[in-house]
Amino acid sequence: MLDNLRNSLQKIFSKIRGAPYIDEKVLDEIISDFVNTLIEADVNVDVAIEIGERVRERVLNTKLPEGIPLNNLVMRVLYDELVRLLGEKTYKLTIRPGKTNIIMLVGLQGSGKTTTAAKLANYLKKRGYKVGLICADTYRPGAYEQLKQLAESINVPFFGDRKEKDPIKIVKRGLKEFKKMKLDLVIIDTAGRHKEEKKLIDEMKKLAETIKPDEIMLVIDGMIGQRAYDQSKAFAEATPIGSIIITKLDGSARGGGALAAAAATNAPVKFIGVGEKIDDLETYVPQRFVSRLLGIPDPEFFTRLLEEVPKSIISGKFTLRDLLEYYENVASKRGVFDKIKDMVGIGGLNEKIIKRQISRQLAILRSMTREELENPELLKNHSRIERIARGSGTSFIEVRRLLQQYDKMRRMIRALMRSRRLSKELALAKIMSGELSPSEIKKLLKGAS
Ligand SMILES: Nc1nc2c(ncn2[C@@H]2O[C@H](COP(=O)(O)OP(=O)(O)OP(=O)(O)O)[C@@H](O)[C@H]2O)c(=O)[nH]1
Ligand SMILES: [Mg+2]
Repeated sequence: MLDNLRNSLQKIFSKIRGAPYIDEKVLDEIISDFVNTLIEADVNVDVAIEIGERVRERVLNTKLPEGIPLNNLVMRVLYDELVRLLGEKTYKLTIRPGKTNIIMLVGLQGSGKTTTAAKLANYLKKRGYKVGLICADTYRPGAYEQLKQLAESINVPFFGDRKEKDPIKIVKRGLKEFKKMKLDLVIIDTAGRHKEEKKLIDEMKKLAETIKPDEIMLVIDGMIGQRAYDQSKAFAEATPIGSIIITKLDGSARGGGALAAAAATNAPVKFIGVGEKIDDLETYVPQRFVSRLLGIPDPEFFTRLLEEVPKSIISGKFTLRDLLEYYENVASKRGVFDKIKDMVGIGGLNEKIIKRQISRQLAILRSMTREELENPELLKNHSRIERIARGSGTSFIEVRRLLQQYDKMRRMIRALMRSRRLSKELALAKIMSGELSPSEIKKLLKGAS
């Protein structure tokens, strides 16, 4: 779905997540990438630039609670702005019970009406509704067959008449039939004989007067990008019972622009088409849509970004348990041994020896009790150290050395969190990556207690 937009946005997001420190220069780079990405997706240039300015202002003017890195704020602001751009509200399809609801699909030539009619029927059938399809396209040869076949493939009643030239007559007969069958819902596929908006809207009004649908859905091809603005606007002005479906969001480079344009007219976008197959229709929930674009499927992630962090994290409480988890999760992977060898004080040795060293450290940490891992104060006690050395098959000196290293790391992490607003995990990763120079380390240790 929207591959170009998704890839670019995800690149920007990894840059933000991975940035050790975001200053104004880095922020401006991020914003400029973001604005360009929007413009490439065919978002209106003025709108994109305005969003960039708002991002900058919001990031610079928001006062962050202590302990929350600036990275989180930037991610949150970009997410918010994307949601705002793409619609914010979710509009549900209302199907009134006890009657046969009529939905009429309209749209320019080739926008995806017939395919979408069948997708929608399939979607609603799966949710337990009795649905029927009517072909009111007497204009395009093959329209009848196309919808009939689709209806058969999903096992939904179909009505049409190959010989009748008047769509109104077909619809009237079809509705009569389907009302007898007590269907919950009938979807009418109309002809896409127009290439421009005005004529389409005029014809839609004429059809609506006689058919009296409960809802008219405008099917817009996502490939038209920001040109969707005029279409949605004219449509929204022409009918109060209108909603929008944007199709071909899979692959289309301009789909983002189309969604933004439709959202800007306040027309309710209810569904999106994301492929050629019958199941490729989704309800449109902007928050969920944006989260997926950003590669973070859970929208709650963005809510949590600015939430107060627990005191233990603010005060930089890096425990032996954190170190144990780090070794277990990260250091057990291949290739990171080189990076951490300085930290464990065994630089210059080969990988085999390093691995052995790490496994000894792991054994030490694993021989500690839960209380000891959480509260290293307890380990000032000699008999505890002796017990751990015995339990891990190491020596008193090795346990002591590990504790000294831990204490050094704890102080550095605390200093990094304070001075650079890094999260505990980022600070640890930075230290472990070996990218800090000896003089930086010295400076950090000097300022930290
Ligand atoms: N990739 C992709 N293709 C789609 C999507 N929706 C429709 N299409 C394709 O777009 C083409 C036109 O679809 P139709 O449903 O026939 O469009 P229409 O609006 O009914 O066309 P007319 O009746 O001629 O106006 C077909 O090849 C569909 O498979 C979508 O969401 N993604
Ligand atoms: Mg059609």
